[in-house]
Amino acid sequence: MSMKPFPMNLNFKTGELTPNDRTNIRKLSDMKGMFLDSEAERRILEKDDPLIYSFSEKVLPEENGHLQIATTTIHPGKIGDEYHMTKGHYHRRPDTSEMYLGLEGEGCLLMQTVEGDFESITIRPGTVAYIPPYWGHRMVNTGRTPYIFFAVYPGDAGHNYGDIEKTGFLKILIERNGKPLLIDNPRWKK
Ligand code: PAN
Ligand code: ZN
Repeated sequence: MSMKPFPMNLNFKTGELTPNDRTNIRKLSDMKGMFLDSEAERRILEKDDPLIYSFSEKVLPEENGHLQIATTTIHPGKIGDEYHMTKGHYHRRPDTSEMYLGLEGEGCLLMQTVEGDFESITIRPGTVAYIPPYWGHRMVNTGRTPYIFFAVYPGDAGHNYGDIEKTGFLKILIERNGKPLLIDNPRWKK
């Protein structure tokens, strides 16, 4: 029996997706070692465990032919000079693509391939970014307000976090003289 069509509501201001089945929370302690400044990370974690981002998903079949739907909110802030960001990932099925739509706030989509190609796209409300197959992706909040975006990707894409945990991203986004600056990641390993 095939699935019946259904509507959902997406609040363009808050990113709230209703109904959704699951909200995932990522605190600084869930992202140990992902920010460059490990001393700043240690100092913050001594006192606090700030929420970096959360994302809500509608649970749909993880099968070819279906789509997955999610909204993400990255809270503003920095660890040392580096802006709050998502962990970032490749898809477990690397030949799958994704679409991001910016809803609120401002920031940047960082993308890279295992061969060492790198691209970045500024995403503001209304920007639609297409992430082709094989490009790992991470979002970074460079503003002072929550950064909210909507994502749609193939049902069977899955997530591979391990490779980014090992290599990091080629470039990182830091604040310099009050402005975002993309710099080479000194810890990047191919
Ligand atoms: C997004 C991300 C979401 C959270 O829905 O899963 O923004 O980022 P991380 O998955 O890197 O923690 C997506 O790209 N899905 O494929
Ligand atoms: Zn993805």
